[in-house]
Formats: sequence, structure tokens, C-alpha cells
Amino acid sequence: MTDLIATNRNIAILGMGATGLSVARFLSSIGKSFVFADSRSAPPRLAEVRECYPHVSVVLGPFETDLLVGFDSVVVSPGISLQEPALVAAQKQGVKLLGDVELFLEHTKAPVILITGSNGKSTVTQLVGEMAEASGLSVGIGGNLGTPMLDLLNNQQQLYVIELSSFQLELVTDTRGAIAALLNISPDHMDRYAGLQQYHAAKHRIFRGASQVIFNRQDPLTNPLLSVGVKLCSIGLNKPDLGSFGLLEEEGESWLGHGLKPLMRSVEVAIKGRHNLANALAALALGHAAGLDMAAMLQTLRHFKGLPHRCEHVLTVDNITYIDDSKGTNIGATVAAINGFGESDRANLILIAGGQGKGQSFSELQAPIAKFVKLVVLFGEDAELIADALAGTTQIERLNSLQSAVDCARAAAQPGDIVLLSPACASFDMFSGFEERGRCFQQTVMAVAA
Ligand code: UMA
Ligand code: ADP
Repeated sequence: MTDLIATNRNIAILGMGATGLSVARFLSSIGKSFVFADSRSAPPRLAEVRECYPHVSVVLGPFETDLLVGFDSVVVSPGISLQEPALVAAQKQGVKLLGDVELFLEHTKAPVILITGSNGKSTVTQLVGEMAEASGLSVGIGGNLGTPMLDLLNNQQQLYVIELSSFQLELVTDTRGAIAALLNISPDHMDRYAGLQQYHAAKHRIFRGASQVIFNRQDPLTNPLLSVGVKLCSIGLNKPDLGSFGLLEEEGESWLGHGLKPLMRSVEVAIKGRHNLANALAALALGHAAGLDMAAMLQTLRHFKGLPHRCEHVLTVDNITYIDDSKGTNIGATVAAINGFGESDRANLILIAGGQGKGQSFSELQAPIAKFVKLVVLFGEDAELIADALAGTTQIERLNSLQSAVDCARAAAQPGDIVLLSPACASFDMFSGFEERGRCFQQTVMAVAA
């Protein structure tokens, strides 16, 4: 019997995607029954659900209050907005809403590291996970990154490293002593939130009940408001205070440092770009908080090549370099990628961007584009919106497919230039996700170069 789900009757799982199915497996494993509901009439994994759970009821179509109030607990998938009128009404009538994070945290027996932020979450999660493995631990790595966290539960695990999205955090009230990091905050998912403040509030829920907290001292939006007794550690690309992580200058060279202590030369970090130095420092701070072996962590930083579609080098041909940053799905990520690859003395970038803008204001792209980008090639649903926001910064072209955008970029590129796909947008208008968009870019680049 659990605190969160205290009855084996009346549990509904909303959403039949990766999260919903992991919740179903978990509830089945502890002998609880449930029903499924999905607001789409034909959700993509319906056949799988019917096959795996032939005796479980499945309710399809818009969520209705009358249906939801019939349940004691409703486990909500992260893609479903809590502002859905039926959910708001059900909660008012005493139905308990919860997510997979709360179930997971209640059932873990090993220490948990939780990581959120607008950008860098997946990189830092994977990096810390690999640092833990290099330190000899059996570790579960997942969450928003891909493997639903409930699927990681296993008595052999000695540590969990979990990426959390703002969506997953919306119902979290107690992280039960986790080590929690908030890497950075810039606007994202503005189509789901009333404004930055609401998004910020969701992100800050990661600190509730945490035992140790890591924040970014150069991003005031990450500053935690905490009660006494919680251990705090900051990261930043400037000089660290005692106990914090940052960059030190030693004999004219940049080093990763812990307090006054230099740890490793920055050029040795295998993942490139200043944003990745911030990610490396965050991973070190988290690993240090969890007691991982420092030598093993530094060795991991020397070898970790980064995840696919995050500023990934695809090809250099005719002295033109192609970079796949398909995971750059918001302006903060694209600004980091442009600043990371821009040369100080000339506009050397051709930026391919566009897709679904998620309600962002694209004006923050103006300054880095004016400085580093000679041509912006736009495609996708919100191309016009982005073109309007960037008018007057640099040359802009609009194409109707990613393939034609690559052709256009290739035709305009000069030796020494970089063609950067960093869309600042979601991909769902034209692709199944950022992975498919990245693969399409890479295949087109390879074909063009052949
Ligand atoms: N659904 C509804 N009504 C809705 C919305 C969705 O019924 O209003 C149903 C869909 O029909 C579908 C199911 O819910 O059957 C999908 O659920 P979901 O959208 O919550 O997605 P999952 O498949 O459960 O995947 C989620 C995360 N997706 C989202 O938060 C949108 C995955 O992150 C995550 O990897 C997975 O859980 C495991 O933890 C993806 C993501 O895009 C990568 N995350 C966003 C991001 O990184 O920006 C937040
Ligand atoms: P997330 O899981 O938060 O989306 P990823 O690690 O997958 O983060 O990186 C996504 C993109 O965000 C990268 O391709 C890069 O463009 C950008 N990025 C990565 N780390 C940072 C950072 N620390 N600050 C700003 N942008 C970043």
C-alpha cells in the first residue's frame, strides 16, 4: 500500500504514451488496477495498449469532468495541460492528480539526482550518469531524456539520475531529499504557460524538499528560495567562490575549478562550446554532491562526445562545416549555439531555423544573428513570424522544406563557413520529433556532399 495511491480501485492513467504505459507497468507490478483515458480518438499506441492490457478499460476522446470525478487518483502524463477544464474541475472536487515523478520518488530506495533547466538537461543528465558508471555505481539514467523513470526502478540501482521537464514538475511538492539542479531559465513552452513567471514557478518546484541544491549564479532566475539547512552549491563560467564550481585562469589558460582548486584544463573537455563548459561544471557539482569519484568524473569529461543532435558535427566538405543542433528547440538554445560557433571577426554562420515557435518572442535572436549570421534560411509553420522578428538583421530566405533549406544554405556557403541547423522551434509541424528532423538534415547534407 502506498501513500499516494492508497486504494486499488479507481485509478485513471491519462495519456497512453511513454509515461502512461510506464505507469501501467508500475501499477501492474504492485498489483493495482487502473483504466486508461486519452483525449485523442486514435492515439498512436492504442493497439499496443489493447494487446498488453486486454482487460483494462480505455476511454477515448475529450476528457470529461464526470468521468474524472469517478476516480480517487488520476495519473496525468506530462504532455497534458493541468489547465484542461476537466482536470481543473476534478481537482476542485477532491480528485488527487499526480505524475510519474511523485510515484517514482515514493518508491526509490537509492539516492536521486534531479536535473531541470531550459537547456542542457539531457547533456548534463547523460554526463552525470556516465560519471556515476565510471565511479563504479549501478545507475538508472532517464526521465524526460527518454526512458520513463518508473521503468528504471530496480533494487540493484545505487543511484538515479533523472531529467525533469517543467511539465513533469508541475505536480511535484516534495522531492524527498533529492540532489536537485536548475541549470538555466529562458523562455520555452510559452504556448503552455501564461508567461515566464508560471514556467519559472514550475521549474523551481525541483527545489522543494531537496537535500542539496545546485543553481547557476550567472542566471538569477535559477536562484533558489530555500529554508535553512539545505546545502547550496553554485556553478558559473566566472570564478567560483569557495565550495562552488566555475572557471579559473591558470598561467593564461582556462581551467575548470572547484573553489580555488584547478581541476582540469577547459580545452580537455570533449564537448565543445562555452555552454558545454557550463554543462560540464554542473555535472561536476552534481557528482560531487553525490560523492562520486573526482578522477572518474574528470576522465568522463575527457571522453564524453555529447548526445546526438546537440551541436553535433555532421560533415566538413569543401571547407564548409555542417552542424546538427536539431535539439535547439527554443531561442535560448539557438543563442547558445550561434554564440558557440560564431567567429568574432566575421559573420561565418548560415543558420537554418523554423518549425513550431511555441509562442516565443524571437526578438532575442536579433543581436547574435546580426553579429555572427550572414544568412538565415527559414522553413516550417512559423517561418513568417520569425522572418518578421528578424527583419533588418541579416539576409533572410524562406523555403518550404528542410531539404530545400539545406540546398539554399549550401549554395550560399563560402569556404570557412558553418551551416548550422538550430531551429529554435519544435519540429512537430513536419517531423515526429527533433531526432527525425536531425536525421533528415544529416541525410540531406550527406546527399548534397556526395
Ligand atoms: N495526450 C492526451 N491529451 C493531451 C496531450 C497528450 O491524451 O492533451 C496523450 C496523447 O494522445 C498520447 C499521450 O498523451 O497518447 C502522450 O503523452 P505525453 O505527451 O505526456 O508524452 P509521453 O509519450 O508520455 O512522453 C513524455 C515526454 N513528453 C512530453 O512531455 C510531451 C517525453 O519527453 C519523455 O521522454 C517521456 O514522457 C518519458 O519521460 C519528450 C519531450 O518532448 C522528449 N519533452 C518536452 C521537452 O523536452 O521539451 C517537455
Ligand atoms: P535539453 O534536454 O534541456 O533540451 P540538451 O542537452 O538536449 O538540453 O541540449 C539541447 C540544446 O540546448 C543543445 O543542442 C544546445 O543548442 C543548447 N544547450 C545545451 N546546453 C546549454 C546550456 N548550458 N545553455 C544554453 N544552451 C544550451
